[in-house]
Amino acid sequence: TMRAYYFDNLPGDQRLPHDYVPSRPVSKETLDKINVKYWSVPVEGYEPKIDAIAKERGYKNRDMINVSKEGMGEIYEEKIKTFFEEHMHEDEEIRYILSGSGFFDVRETPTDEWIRLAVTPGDLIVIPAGIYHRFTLDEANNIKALRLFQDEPKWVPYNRSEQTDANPHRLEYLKSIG
Ligand code: KMT
Ligand code: NI
Repeated sequence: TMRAYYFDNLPGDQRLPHDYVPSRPVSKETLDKINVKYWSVPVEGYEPKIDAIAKERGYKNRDMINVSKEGMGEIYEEKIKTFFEEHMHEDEEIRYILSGSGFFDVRETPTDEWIRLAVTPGDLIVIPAGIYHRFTLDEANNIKALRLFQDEPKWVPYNRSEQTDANPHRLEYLKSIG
């Protein structure tokens, strides 16, 4: 099961766990409240199960992403930076982890604290449209994931700003979590 905990906000390498001492774990109920969805689907024989979830939720398209120096080449460093800038999308960000590991950080409302999701193979997460979030590799420096989308593979990242605070998808998200 996926580990979730509050990010400690200490300066230093983004790839380190940034777990408070003692750790402040985050429950599934807390994730439910901010509408972050999560399933565990064993990688061994994952296809029919992922297909079924995709069908049920209307995810028509998918591709594979390999975030590693080898997998990305010259755009690697730049991508790593963009992934870790706090942003939102106007669509869900759906990821199924096939190998490797990493951290998705999602902002809790109304506290504005970062919740860190430590993802490993078999984790399927849905980051809702309008939530502020970011991604980083961990110290192992690689992750391979399926990216699922409702329609076209296009989620523009909008970095957090006064504009995104007023984005209709952001407002709709806030309304959806009450
Ligand atoms: C994203 O959009 O932030 C990513 O795809 C990160 C890598 S997928 C685990
Ligand atoms: Ni994103």
